[in-house]
Amino acid sequence: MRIDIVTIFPTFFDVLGVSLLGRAREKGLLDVRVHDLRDWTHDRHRTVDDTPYGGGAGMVMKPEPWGEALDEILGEDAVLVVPTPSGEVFRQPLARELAQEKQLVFACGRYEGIDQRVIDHYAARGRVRLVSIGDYVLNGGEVAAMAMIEAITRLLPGFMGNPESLLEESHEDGLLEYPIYTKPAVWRGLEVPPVLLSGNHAAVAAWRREQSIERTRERRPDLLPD
Ligand code: 6GU
Repeated sequence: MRIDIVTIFPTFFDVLGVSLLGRAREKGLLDVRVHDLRDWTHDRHRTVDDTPYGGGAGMVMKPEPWGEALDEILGEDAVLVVPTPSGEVFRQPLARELAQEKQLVFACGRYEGIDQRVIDHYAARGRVRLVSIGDYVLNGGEVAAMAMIEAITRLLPGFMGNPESLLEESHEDGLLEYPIYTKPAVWRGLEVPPVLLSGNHAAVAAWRREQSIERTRERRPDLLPD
């Protein structure tokens, strides 16, 4: 998979070189390129923003640098992902969907956002997804893009050492994950649930399923069918 990120803060993405993601890049599963939007400006001050038409607080990102950058970076079959708090909410099914793509281009806006015509222009010519990572406000799309990139790339075939662990996680089956334990069997007087020491695999599976449902009912009732 090829991932391009366009941002005015390219150093935010330095962490993509470390950990599992860094290894995926080394293994050739992933080709990530970070671009500085200001490289597509032509004025002395490398201006990327201006005041909003109609008035109001804050600044808007100008369309011209975005147009030049995206014309150069977007491949034939690319999906343009625009992180924005006014987008659809990013969930595991969208992560799975985007993990199938050949190229993802993340357009990280700062200030109050990107001139709407940029979105409209590329939506008329290709695939564009406006995506939020939750109902709270960040200063820009960078941290949101990072979260999405991590959720998407860990689903790439060959990324995980043990792909089985992908199936047992919160949200993969629409439920929260059950509680997990390791040694010692007693810690500060707290015991591991005896069923987990029983060696009875069917009983363990049934207990975990129950725990998942109970946890989901308590913490995230919105995930359960009515
Ligand atoms: Cl994608 N961007 C910003 N700026 N804030 C957010 C968000 C994205 N998702 C949640 N809050």
